[in-house]
Amino acid sequence: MSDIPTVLVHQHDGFVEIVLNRPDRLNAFTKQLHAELLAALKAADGDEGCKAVLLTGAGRGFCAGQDLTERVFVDGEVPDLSENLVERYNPLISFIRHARVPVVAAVNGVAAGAGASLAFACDIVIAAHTAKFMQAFAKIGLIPDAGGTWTLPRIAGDARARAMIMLAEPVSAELAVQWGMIWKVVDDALLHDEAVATCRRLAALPGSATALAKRALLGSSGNDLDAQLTLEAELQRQAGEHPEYRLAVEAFRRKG
Ligand code: LHQ
Repeated sequence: MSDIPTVLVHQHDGFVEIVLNRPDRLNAFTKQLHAELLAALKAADGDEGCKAVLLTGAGRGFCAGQDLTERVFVDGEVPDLSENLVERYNPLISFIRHARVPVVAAVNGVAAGAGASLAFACDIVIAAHTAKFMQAFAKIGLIPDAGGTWTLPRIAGDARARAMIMLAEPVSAELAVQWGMIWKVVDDALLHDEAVATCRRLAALPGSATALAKRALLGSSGNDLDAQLTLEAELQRQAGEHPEYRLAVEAFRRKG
């Protein structure tokens, strides 16, 4: 356990910025980073004044996945990798997808292994021109985890996901945007400003609708059309009951 925080939290007006802070290890995940990241996300989601989370990495990387130096191999011992996933990665990815707040990933450099899966789990992904995404697992004899086999085929398409996974091929930010895997690519120097502007836009919108839209989108990945139509009707009922809907419509009418 390091005394240096592995996650930095900056409060802004209407949103929270969370910075993965192990720059010497390209912000690779340790148990401590997992604990601090999930705690920061839960605090942001539980804070009514927080309308978005900006997630980024300190230094030249976004996140290099699991810290490969954390595991010590003992002769004769067969590791159970599922433990780490069940206890840490799975709750983290599930939390992001189920959270009320939208999470904007500002991918400032390489996103590898579970670090790429982390980016793919976020709601809006903006990458620096020099960033890249890599399902590095094949190189170390593993399969993608942290939701990578669920998110990647959905955002990249099956053919591209298969090649990325089986070849551990890095995909540039430019290509990722061309493929529709991410929202935007910007010059490295503009990344932070662009992510802040995106969080401010989210903060200015009715947050109740954003939260319900997240739920609808999550449902769409498992539902057939009729089930999704039913879900939309239910969530729209909830949206209509919220005072933010009435206030927004009345403001629109006053303008017109
Ligand atoms: C690192 C790491 C790292 C520690 C760079 N750990 N130090 C979950 C749970 C259960 C089971 C297992 O799986 C998982 C999920 C996973 O995420 S497994 C996949 C883990 N990640 C990887 O395999 C990626 C490993 N890293 C790399 O391939 C390269 O470092 C990339 C392509 C990310 C970046 O390459 P470069 O830009 O050339 O940087 P570098 O390799 O020189 O790294 C800089 C430093 O960061 C270096 O340390 P040093 O002391 O030499 O400066 C690296 O050792 C360290 N680092 N990734 N995952």
